[in-house]
Order: sequence, then C-alpha cells, then structure tokens
Amino acid sequence: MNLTESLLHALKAHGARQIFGIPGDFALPYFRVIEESQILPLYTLSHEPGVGFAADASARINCGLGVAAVTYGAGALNMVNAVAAAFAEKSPLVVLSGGPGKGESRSGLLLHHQAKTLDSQFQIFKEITCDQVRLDDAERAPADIARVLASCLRKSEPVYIEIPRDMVAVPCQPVLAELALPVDQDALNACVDEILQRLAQAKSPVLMAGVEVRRYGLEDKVAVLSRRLGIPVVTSFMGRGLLADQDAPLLGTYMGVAGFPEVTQLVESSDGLFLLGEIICDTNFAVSETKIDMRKTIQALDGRVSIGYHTYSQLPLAAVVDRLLLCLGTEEKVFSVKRQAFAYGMVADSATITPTDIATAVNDLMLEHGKMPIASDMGDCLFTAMEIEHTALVAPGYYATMGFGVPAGLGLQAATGQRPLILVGDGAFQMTGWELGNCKRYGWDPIVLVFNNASWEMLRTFQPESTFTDLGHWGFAEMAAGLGGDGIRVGTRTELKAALDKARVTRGRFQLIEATIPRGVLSATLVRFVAGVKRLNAVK
Ligand code: TPW
Ligand code: MG
Repeated sequence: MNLTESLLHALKAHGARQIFGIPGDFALPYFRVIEESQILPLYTLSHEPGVGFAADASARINCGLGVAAVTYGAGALNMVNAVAAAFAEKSPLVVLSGGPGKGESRSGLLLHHQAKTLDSQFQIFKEITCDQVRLDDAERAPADIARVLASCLRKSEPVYIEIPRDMVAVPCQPVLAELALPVDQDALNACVDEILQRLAQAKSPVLMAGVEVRRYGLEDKVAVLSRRLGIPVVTSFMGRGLLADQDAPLLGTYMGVAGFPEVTQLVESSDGLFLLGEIICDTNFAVSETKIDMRKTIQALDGRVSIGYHTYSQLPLAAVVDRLLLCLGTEEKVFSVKRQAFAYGMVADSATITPTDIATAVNDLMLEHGKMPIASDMGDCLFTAMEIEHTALVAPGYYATMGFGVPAGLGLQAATGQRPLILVGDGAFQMTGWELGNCKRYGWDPIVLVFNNASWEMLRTFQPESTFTDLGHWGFAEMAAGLGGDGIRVGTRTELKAALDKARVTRGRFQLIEATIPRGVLSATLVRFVAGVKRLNAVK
C-alpha cells in the first residue's frame, strides 16, 4: 500500500463517502491515486470555493467526514473562505492539498503558487482547522493521519492534510484508527445529576437543539430525550432542519423578534434553557426580545458542559445525552405543544411573486409529493427557508457566506442520491451558480430557485440610501441551457406554480426557476428580522 492509498482507506474507514476536488500540478500525482484506486469516488467541480462548500455540505448531510481535495497555493488558498465557514459552523471537513516535494524546497528558486514562504499555506490553514499534518515521513504518517482524522470527528471541525508530491507513492502502513477517549464517569454522573435536577426544578424548561446534535448523529436520541423528559424542543436559526424527520415535540425555530411568537416567548421566559450543541452566536441570539442570561442556561458545547457558573470539561455531547437517557428510564411523558404553523395553498394568480409566496409554493409541493432536502445560500432566501416546513437543511446560518447554496446542493445530491432543492439569490448565484454546469456529467438534477431581485437586497435593507446595491438584470433562465439544464423565468404566482410542477416531473437535468421579485419586496421573516435589528440597534 502507498501513502495515498493508506490515507484514502483511512478516510473511508472514518466515514468519508466521496471526494470533491480540483487538481493542479502539485496535486496530479495524488489525484491519479484517487482515480485509479477507486477507494472513494471523485467529483471535480469548477472553482475551489464550490469544492469546499460541496464537501462541507456532504459532511453536514451525512453526519460524517467531507473531503475537499485541491492543489497547493492557488487551489488551497482559493478555498480559505469555505474552510473558515466549515470551521465556524463545526463541519468535519478534511482538506487535502498537494505540496512541494523535499527536493523542490531545496532548489533555491521560488516555486510557483508560493505565497510568502513554502510554509505560508500551512500557517494560514492552522487558523481555520483544528489539526494539521504534512505527510513528509512515511513511518509517522499512519499515526499522524489517525490523529488528524480523530480530531476532525471528535471536534467536528476541519483538518488540513498536506501531501508533498514526492511522498504520494511511497510505501506506507495502513492507518489504525485511534481509540475513543475515555470519559470520566464520575464527572459525567455528577454533571447529568445536576442537569436533571435543574430541569426538574424549572417551571418551564426548554431544549434548544443546535448543530452539534446533527454533527454527532444524535437527532434520534435527542428526540427520545425530549419525550422522556416531557420538555418541548426548539432549534436555533443555525440548527434549522434538525429533528425534521424525528418524532419530537418540536415547536419551531428560535429567532427572537423575527420568529414565531410562541417560540420566542417560550425560550425567553424559560427558567431552564438547555442548549444542546448550540453555537452561541449573534445570528442565533442577537435579536432576542428579552436578553437571555447565558449564565442561567445549561450549555453543552465543544466537549464541555457549563451550568450556571461552573464548567465540566471534557464531556462529549454524545456521552451526556446517552447518560441522560440511561438515567431517565424508558417511560415517555405525554404532552402536546403548539407547533409553528406553515402556510399552504398559494393562490395561483397573476400577482407578482414575493419570497413568502415561494415558501408557500414549496410547502404545497412537499405536502403533495414528499419532502426534499434543501441547500440555501445567504440572503433573503435563507429567511424564506424559515417559512418552509421542517425538512433537512444545509445553510450558512452563522458564518453567513454567500456562494454556499448551489455547490452545497450538488454536495447533497452526491452524498445522498436525493434530489435537492436549492434556494439562492441573484447576487449569490453570480458567485457560484456556474457549478451547475457540472450536473450533467454526474447525473445530478437539483431544482434551483433563484430569487432574482436584481439586487443585493439584504444590504439595501440596512442601508437603503446606497445605490451600489443595485445589480443588473441577468438572464439566468437563458443560461441554464448552455450549462446543460432547463431554465425558465417566472414573474407571477401562476407561472411559479406551473414551473415548479414541471420541474418536479422533469428528471435527469437540473431545473432552474428564475423568480423575478420586485426590489424592496422581502419575505415576512426578513421584514421582522430587519425591523428587530434596527429597533435593538436604536436602543443601544
Ligand atoms: C462571500 C455580504 C450579505 S447579503 C448580501 C451580501 C453582498 C447580498 C446578497 O444578495 P443576493 O440575495 O444573493 O442577491 P438578496 O436576497 O439579499 O437579494 N460576500 C460574501 N458573503 C457575504 N455575506 C457578503 C459578501 C452580503
Ligand atoms: Mg438579490
């Protein structure tokens, strides 16, 4: 076995199911091994941000490793933003990069793709990954690979693996996976006792499920936990899509002033808020009607549990959830919650389309024909997604990078085989929409809803006096044919419904629906969000 084969087998054994990538001369040798060994399928895309986003989405949807393979310098550095997004949102993304061989670094010449020093790239990736290795020693490689992949899964954060091009084919031992770290059982018991005590004392306890619940594959267990405890569940903005397929007392998504009022009221008045794997960030909590005192919550995140003023370190979320379940016995409490109601029955008439109409039309489609997983970009489309019934969702709800939606949708289809729905604004589509051109080669056929308001509309809402937020009118519908799909522009609700119905029955080619939305017309959720942010800023 050579070093690259050893690495590929280890990736597979740790849960990776495919690789997304773009080669370069520093990467050609290891890409050859990827292709010829057939250990994992390789999907090449067009631009490295797309590679990073697709691999990240594949990790998110499968609760396992995603793999992004690039070349040194121009390739890897092109992917920095996507890796930063994965880091911020706790997605276990493995970055593979080619690199210069030993002899090359001794040549005395500057090498192409070199930024400052040959080590610059490694240093840059140190900032946005939780563990790194340069595989320049075949003896050490198996243990190093095992350590880095274990870190990736344990922390659910990206890692960086550099493969010098002269090391690709050297003989190497197979990788033996690291054993799980032992958990201090006394600390675990004390912590779980304290959590149960706090929840029992609370008059209105609430569970808030965040991304780690999905990252560590705990959705079914958290659903059981909520039923055994008899405590209602909400998700955060970033956690939207969690528990969509579970039998859980899920009310909806907490979004403070922008959300479903019953959820806001419940969360903000709770005297026992249990944050499970929740990223404590502004998009989750900044628009609170009443500020939540984090010191009064129970927080399980990043392998720690904080209760009131103290912290139990080194207690992984999975161990905490398992022990809670064990302590509770199997009896489930019977109770009902008032769930967020979604709108159905879009009136198909000649009115122009609003983002909320799109949500309603998608709800109608999914009610009749079954749920689809969604990949959403940043922009009003993501706020619109909050008006769509609970279904699997991947979106940059915290890091908020544009350009995620289209490549993430491709990642979803590659990883699950399911047909995804992609929600994307015109501005974001301008960034990474071209990646749709790769669908034809791989047989992917997402339905893509482009919210075309000829505008960076979210920015306009915060600074309406600026004119630089006006974008031109791009004919996205016409571009679809050249990219190997079908495109249609719709301006009325009748046309929207007809286009969605046609897209659903047309399989095998991507279906792009460009919905023309007048500038200034926002989803109901974004209207509330903007009003809330402006009101809170005025108070500060
Ligand atoms: C990579 C800043 C946040 S929202 C936005 C920008 C430029 C406008 C989005 O326009 P779009 O959607 O896609 O047409 P909509 O609904 O607002 O009209 N660069 C990156 N990420 C972010 N978040 C920005 C800039 C931004
Ligand atoms: Mg726009």
